[in-house]
Amino acid sequence: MMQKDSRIYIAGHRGMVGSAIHRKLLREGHDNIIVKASQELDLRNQQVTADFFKEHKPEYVFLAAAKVGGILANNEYKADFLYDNLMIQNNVIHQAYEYGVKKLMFLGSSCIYPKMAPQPLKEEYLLTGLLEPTNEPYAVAKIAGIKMCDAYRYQYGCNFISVMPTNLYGPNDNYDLQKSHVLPALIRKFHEAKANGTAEVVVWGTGTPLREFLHADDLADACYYLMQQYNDAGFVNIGVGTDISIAELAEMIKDIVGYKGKIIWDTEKPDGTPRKLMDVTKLTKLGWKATIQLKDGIKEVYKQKFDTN
Ligand code: GFB
Repeated sequence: MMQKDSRIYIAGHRGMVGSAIHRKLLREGHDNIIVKASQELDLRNQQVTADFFKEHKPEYVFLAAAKVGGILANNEYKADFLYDNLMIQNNVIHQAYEYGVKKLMFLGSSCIYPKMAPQPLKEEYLLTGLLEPTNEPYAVAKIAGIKMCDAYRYQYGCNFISVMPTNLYGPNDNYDLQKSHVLPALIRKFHEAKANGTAEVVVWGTGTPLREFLHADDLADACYYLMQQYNDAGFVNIGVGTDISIAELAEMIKDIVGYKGKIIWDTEKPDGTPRKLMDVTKLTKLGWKATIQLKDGIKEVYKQKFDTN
């Protein structure tokens, strides 16, 4: 069990997920948290990562460092998504083994599942079919991470676990319109259109894909919980158990922002996978459930980001 003074390393603490885990650990009273910005510690570099582990000898590791992005970024920077993620996770997982880390949690993504897998997605559907092409390199890296954790558990007895969150949103999200995920992109698009009096907002794809959205604070809560409760091979889905269409999401955000103009669908842009709803039976049985409602979560991040009332 993690003690309040255990040395806990959060890899990726500046990102949306890592910063949420950081806030959670601080709230829980942990006072020996190790963090390093990527400019100071390039986890893609094997030697630098090894030196860091040698110096700090963390006892617990949350591996939330990753190259992430929305559908276009994944599609465009395929080499970077594959290389950066494989390097980061290989280095951290291997050094965690070398320096006797008591427990490590690897964070992946719901895009690891086959594009046409039955819904909701059960953990056992992993590697039963072809992946969604727009994010195949990212998914391949994340699948490799799960297998790394399981292999080190099997061969060396390491307590390395994996969790697969659904689509996320929250504080410290990326709002770059080319690289971000749909939810922050739409908040920004509707906000700017309202501020500038623009008559139309362009939303990508057909609006029919279904997505499930989990607030980063809920995710951090689940990660903290599973870090104490889960000690097995395989992985645990983390989601809310319900999804909405991109068209419904656009209407919801339009409404929250108070934009009165029109939505135009740019069907030249990819839809991506038609649906990826997590089956959260395993997580529920372990005793955890999400609490933040999507509408409330969007209102909160909108307020934080654009300082509205
Ligand atoms: O969030 P998103 O980029 O990622 O896109 P994915 C979700 C859906 O929203 C797609 C549509 O159908 C997009 O076409 N969409 C509509 C938009 N308007 C926009 C917009 O302005 N920006 C964006 N980004 N999308 C990613 C994967 O897939 O999800 C990653 O590429 C990762 O690997 C991540 O798994 C969680 O859900 O399609």
